[in-house]
Amino acid sequence: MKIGITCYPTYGGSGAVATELGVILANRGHQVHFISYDQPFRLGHFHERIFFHEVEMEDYPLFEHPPYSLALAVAMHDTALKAGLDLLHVHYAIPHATSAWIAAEMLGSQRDLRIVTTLHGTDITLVGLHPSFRPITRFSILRSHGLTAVSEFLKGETVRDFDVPGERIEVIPNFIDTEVFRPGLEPCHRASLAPGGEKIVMHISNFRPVKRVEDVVSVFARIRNRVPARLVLVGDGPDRPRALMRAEELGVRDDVLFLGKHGSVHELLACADLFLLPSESESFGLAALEAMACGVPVVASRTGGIPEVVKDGETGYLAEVGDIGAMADAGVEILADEEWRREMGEAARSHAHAHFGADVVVPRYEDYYRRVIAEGPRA
Ligand code: GMT
Repeated sequence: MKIGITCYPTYGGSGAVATELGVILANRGHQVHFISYDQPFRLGHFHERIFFHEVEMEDYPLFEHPPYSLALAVAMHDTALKAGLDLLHVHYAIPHATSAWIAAEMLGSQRDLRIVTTLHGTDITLVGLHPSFRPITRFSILRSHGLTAVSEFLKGETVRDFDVPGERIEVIPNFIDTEVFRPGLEPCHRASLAPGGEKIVMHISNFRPVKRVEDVVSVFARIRNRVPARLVLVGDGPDRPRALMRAEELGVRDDVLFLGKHGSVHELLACADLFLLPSESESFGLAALEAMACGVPVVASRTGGIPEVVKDGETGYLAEVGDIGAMADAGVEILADEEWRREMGEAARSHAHAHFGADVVVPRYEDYYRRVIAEGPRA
């Protein structure tokens, strides 16, 4: 198949999933065309079946907010014609599903471009709900020929809040390359992250309020009172200063490492003993899956799609959002007993591999594409 992929190319789970999907599809013989304003950050080496089409934007004094959605629609339209795309798969509904619909309208009878939209999270649970976006988000996702959601939770939210018929949404979870994300990777940076042999507690995110990074620090501070440990924070975003302030308030600043954004998180995760994800809401929790694939138990909030990923008591522990005490107790239970920690880590990796391995999930996207293409035009 000739497949177009549009995503946010910067840091973020939806961009990471879209890029990885494109690379694996190309490895499986498909031709893949990324259409975005920048090269996706996880797109590594040259691949003969992967093409990148940059969205050209003309600056103009009238444009305080340049109309990216329109330029994107034109790039999608042009790529569909020149490359002969069979299908365009857009990740994150806003504005990608809308641009895709415009591109398909512009193509008219020149080309039957099938559109698949994958709903990732805040496009449905937060941003998309805003009155300035909800009507067009609903309109655009209903016009997509195929709709997927990364969890049952997100499907439910879409049905409830956007009045989309449940049978229109296929749940295809996020996936992980367990060859890349695996335990015991070299070089392991353990010695520099925890020079005193302390346990390594890790959190990776974009430090937005939804991630509750202050809770990460508070949970860590309680763990460190009972087990020698260091906290490694990877990523960056608006709440980084708050996390820093909380570490100072709680007197753990010297044991908290801020590494900033990092390109190869698998190397760091392979050094971790415990992963914390105390988010307010999370449609899936890709970071938790990445940790699990590296054999790292996860302590997370019982919210959104996380319980579909982290098996409470088997691959980690879940607690209510904001329950710092319960999360710290769970963390101590894991870290204080190395045998139990290892057992849980192994269960986490097996679970990640069996349920979310790329070999299991990517063929489901291929099957879905074939079904959408075979279905013919939507009335
Ligand atoms: O929806 C977002 O907040 C952005 C999005 C992203 O681009 O990182 O994250 C969502 O998609 C990820 C990939 O499917 C999921 O793993 C995240 O759980 C989800 N984030 C939220 O629901 C907050």
